[in-house]
Formats: sequence, C-alpha cells, structure tokens
Amino acid sequence: MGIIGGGPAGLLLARLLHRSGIDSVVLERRDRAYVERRQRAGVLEQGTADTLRDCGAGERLDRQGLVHHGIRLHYGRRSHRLDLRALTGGRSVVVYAQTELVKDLIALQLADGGPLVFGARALAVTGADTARPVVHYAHGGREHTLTCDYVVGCDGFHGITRDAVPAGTRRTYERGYPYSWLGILAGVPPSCDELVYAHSERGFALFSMRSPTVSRLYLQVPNGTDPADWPDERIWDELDARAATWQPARGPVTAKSVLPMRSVVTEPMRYGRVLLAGDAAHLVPPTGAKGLNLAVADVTELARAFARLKDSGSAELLDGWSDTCLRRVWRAEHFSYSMTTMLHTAPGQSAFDTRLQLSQLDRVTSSPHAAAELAENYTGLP
Ligand code: FAS
Ligand code: PHB
Repeated sequence: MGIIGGGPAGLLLARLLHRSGIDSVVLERRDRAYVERRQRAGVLEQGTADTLRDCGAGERLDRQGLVHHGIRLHYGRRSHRLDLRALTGGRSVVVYAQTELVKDLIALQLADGGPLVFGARALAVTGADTARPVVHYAHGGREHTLTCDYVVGCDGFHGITRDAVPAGTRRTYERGYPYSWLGILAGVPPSCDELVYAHSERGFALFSMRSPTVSRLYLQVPNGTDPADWPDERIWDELDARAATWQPARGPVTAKSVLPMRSVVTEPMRYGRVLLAGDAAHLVPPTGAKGLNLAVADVTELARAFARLKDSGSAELLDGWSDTCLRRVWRAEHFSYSMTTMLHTAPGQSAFDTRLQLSQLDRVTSSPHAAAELAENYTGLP
C-alpha cells in the first residue's frame, strides 16, 4: 500500500493497516519537526478518540486530553450552554491538539510500523486504472518510483493525488466564504472551562484551548488579512469586544496565522486503485470542528475495507467505500456550513440576515430538539 501524506489521515491509515497485517509505505514531503508543529485542529469526536485508543494511540490522549461535556454559545450579550452529553445520550468531545495526535502516531509508526519516509515529495501517480499503480516521488535529490497494490492520497488539499483521477471523471463541488480566521495561540489559561462560540455584529470569535495553561483563540477577519496587522493589544481588545459579557484573561500571543475558509468535496473518492482520504478529498470550514474527524472516519472505514479484502477476498466494503464516506462527508459539510453561517457576520450583511441568525441561535438554545441536532452533529454521528 502506498500512502501519500504523513498527516493524521496517512499516519492513522498506516497504523490501522499495520494492525491488520497489511504493509504500507508512508511518503511525507515535509520533515518530522515541521509536521509535528503545524497548528491545526483541536477537537476530537468521541468516535475519533475511541479509534485512537483502539489502535494503541490513546495513552497521552487519555492523560492530557480535556474531555468536554458541553460548549457555550454567546450572542446578544447572553451565554448559553449546550449540554452535549445530556443531548446525545452520553457523547462528549476531547480537546487534544492535532499536533499531539500526529506526534503520537509518528512515534508509533517509527517504533513498529512500516516505512515512514520524510522529505519524500510525491510528484505524480500513474497507472491508477491498472493493477499496479506507481507513485513517482523525489527524495534525497533523486527521483524514485514505488509500485503498489493500491495508492491512498492522504496528501491534503494541496496534494497531487487528486490529479490521478481523470478530469472527466472527477466532480468538484465548492463554496467560498467572505471571511477567514485569525488563529492565535496564547500563553494564558483559558478563561472558560469549555469552548465558547461567540456571535457578534463585529464578527465571530472562538475561545478554545490546548491545555490548562494555553489558549487557542480565533477571530473572524476579512479574507487577505495579514497577521502582522494584528499586534497582541489589538487581538485582545477585539476578543474583549466580541466576548461582550466577559473579559478573557490576557497573555503573550505565541503564534498567529490566517486560515481561509472553504467547503470543497471531490467525487468520487476512488478511481481504480487510487483512493483519496481526508483533506485530499474534502474541506470544511473549521467552525464545526469536523475536518480532522472526517479524515479519521475515512481511513477507519478504508482500513476495515482492506482488512476484509485481505481476510475474505471480498471487495464489497472497498467498492462501497467512496459512497459510504461521501454520505458522512456531505452531512459534515452541511453542519459546518450551518454553524459557519449562523455564527459569522459577513461583510455588508443585511439587518434581515442578522435577525435570521439570532432567530436560529434562539431556536438552538431554547428547543431541545434543535439543540440535540447540533449536539449530535458536533459530537459525531454514529
Ligand atoms: P493534512 O493536510 O493534515 O496532511 C497532508 C499531509 O500530506 C501533510 O503532512 C503534507 O505535508 C503532505 N503532503 C502534501 N503534498 C504531498 C506530496 N506531494 N508528497 C508527500 N506528502 C505531501 N480542522 C478542524 O477540525 N479544526 C481546526 O481548527 C482546523 N484548523 C486548521 C488550520 C489550517 C491552517 C488548516 C490547513 C486546516 C485546519 N483544519 C482544522 C483542518 C485540518 O485539521 C484537516 O482536516 C486535517 O489536517 C486533515 O488531515 P489530512 O487529511 O491528513 O491532511
Ligand atoms: C480548536 O481548538 O482548534 C478548534 C476548536 C473548535 C472548532 C475549531 C477549532 O470548531
């Protein structure tokens, strides 16, 4: 099995395949330090956490992860708690940074997994419609080839594997958003013990965390924002203004970057013996905390399909894999779109649209049915 990309999708797939006795090679273009420090997701659905535990990657997660039974919605100068556990019959989420999850999976892969080659940049995949697809890659100043039974593109939105699906076969669905997120790491304890999603006419703010001493914060900013235009003071003043009913504790900002928002789905997620998993196949705006969790779900399902093929010769799960994933992907696309448009104030937004948002927020915070729908999507549908 050739796996392109050593992010969460590629690393977890390699781990799950290894547990089923299936060999793989992971090709990662960056070096280990780069991959391990890349700031990304922070919230794991219960199913994601269970998958990591089941494959032996749960030790630090259980020691350092923060289990959250609820989230807060702030709007109209009021704060509302959604009791995720009560609304879903017992499901919660775990706050555990993607950087930590990647470190855990790399350590496991290097300890007893197959080859994980850093600095190996895949250039192209040929023979997707043959029984022996080939990955062409550059490593150590030379070009190499890797002939595989299957190739799985876990190389993210900017990867190359999608190109192995002929343009005439590939269908891409996408939507842009008129705003981005300024992501901030701050060396200060979170001011709330649960995540706070704040709607305000100045724009959205998210108060998350990485540990009891590190806050992870996000501010809605215009597309094309330069992080250098946001000195610490301005960041804290804007977070105060959007939090409205409370004042987050201030501290040194240790990292800031701008994340554009997109919804993208590539169909199908398979062509011949080349498959696409995670961000290589789909993107969601991070408001619903789905990106990483979708990647985990894709590869968990794929590992099951390959194990079934190996053990019984049946290709039934593998042949249905793309459709199975896409049903989950589109549900997450809708949830992420819904959370994003409910909470963000678009540039030039009409007063009518703002009242629609407030009506939706009132509904979600007053109707147990509407609240349960949000909670079920947020904690991950079975
Ligand atoms: P990834 O992009 O994580 O990994 C792909 C890997 O492939 C990378 O290591 C890359 O170096 C490698 N690669 C690319 N091209 C290659 C090539 N040609 N050859 C070899 N290797 C190659 N999701 C959330 O839920 N919450 C968030 O707050 C959040 N924040 C995000 C912030 C940013 C800046 C970005 C870009 C994404 C964010 N996401 C967030 C989504 C993110 O967490 C993804 O869903 C998650 O990383 C998906 O994992 P992978 O599919 O493994 O893709
Ligand atoms: C994060 O902590 O990075 C995070 C949490 C919840 C989200 C998005 C990002 O919806």
